[in-house]
Amino acid sequence: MFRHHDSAAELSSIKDNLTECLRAAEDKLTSVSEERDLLNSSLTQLTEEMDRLQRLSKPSPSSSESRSHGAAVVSLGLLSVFLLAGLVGLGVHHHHSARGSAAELSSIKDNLTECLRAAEDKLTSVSEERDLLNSSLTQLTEEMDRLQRLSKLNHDSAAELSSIKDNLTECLRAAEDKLTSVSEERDLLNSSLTQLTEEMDRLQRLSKPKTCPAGWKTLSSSCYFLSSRSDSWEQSREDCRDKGADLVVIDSLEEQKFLSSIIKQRTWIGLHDRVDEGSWKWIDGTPLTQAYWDSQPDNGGGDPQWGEEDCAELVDFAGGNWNDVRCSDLKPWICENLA
Ligand SMILES: [Ca+2]
Ligand SMILES: [Ca+2]
Ligand SMILES: [Ca+2]
Repeated sequence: MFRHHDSAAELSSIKDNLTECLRAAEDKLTSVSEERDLLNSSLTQLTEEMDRLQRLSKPSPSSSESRSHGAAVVSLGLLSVFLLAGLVGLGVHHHHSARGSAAELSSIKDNLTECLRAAEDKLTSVSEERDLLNSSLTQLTEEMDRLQRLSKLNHDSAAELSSIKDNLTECLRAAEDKLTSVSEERDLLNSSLTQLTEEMDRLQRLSKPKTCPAGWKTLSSSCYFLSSRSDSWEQSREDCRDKGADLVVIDSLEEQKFLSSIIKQRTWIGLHDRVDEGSWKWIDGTPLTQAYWDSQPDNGGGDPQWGEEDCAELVDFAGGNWNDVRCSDLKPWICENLA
């Protein structure tokens, strides 16, 4: 992160340097252009001087050829050629001209020498400018190299950032996994808590001393009402319901023994197969799992005297076995109510 920031600052500094170098190079270029214009101007001067010399050296001047040459000259190389040609022309003039005055020739020679010196000065100046430009170019190349190195550094930073991002993504995924795991544990704990609460309620009910209504008998967490009257199974159940209870459901051996001990005669219990013959069910809907039949149920044994036997009674002799009988028989009943 910090390295990336430093790189940005360094890049900005390099950009400033480059801009400065470019501006300096442009200045040099402008300066060189001016020098070139001066050189061109000097060249024109020299050309004119040459023309003048040629005109002087020839009685019948036809300098169109030389003029076309002068117009074509645009470089320092050509300038040198023309200077040389001028000098040669001057030599020729000295040899062949017998008519030109010595004073005029001397003046022309002075002018040429001056022009030549001026041209040499310009050439030196241009060479210096070229050296400066070369130096600027070297500087620019170095800056470019530095930029390329920095660019590589940025590339490394990007790789590092990508790596950091990968690490962070992995951490995030791990955290999410842990969160899911913790959520599952919380659900399990909540479920356990619900179970514990129910168990606690049950224990509290068990530990509380039973307060059964007057005339009801108590066993464990249930209250029992033993009727003194006799009625059909259906009417017996109706009476229990009127009392806020129902016919007894025998769901433990202890209860079976207890009830057997308190009855004086055959008594209705809350068991029947009225809905589906042979399929015995308690009146609270629970299926029959532990039974105490003895050679029963026989559904009347096919004897018309007994008819269809769909309701269960608790027999009053030892063991208190169960038997199926007609539901319309009149018997006492036992109601059970959870305390
Ligand atoms: Ca019971
Ligand atoms: Ca039956
Ligand atoms: Ca029977």
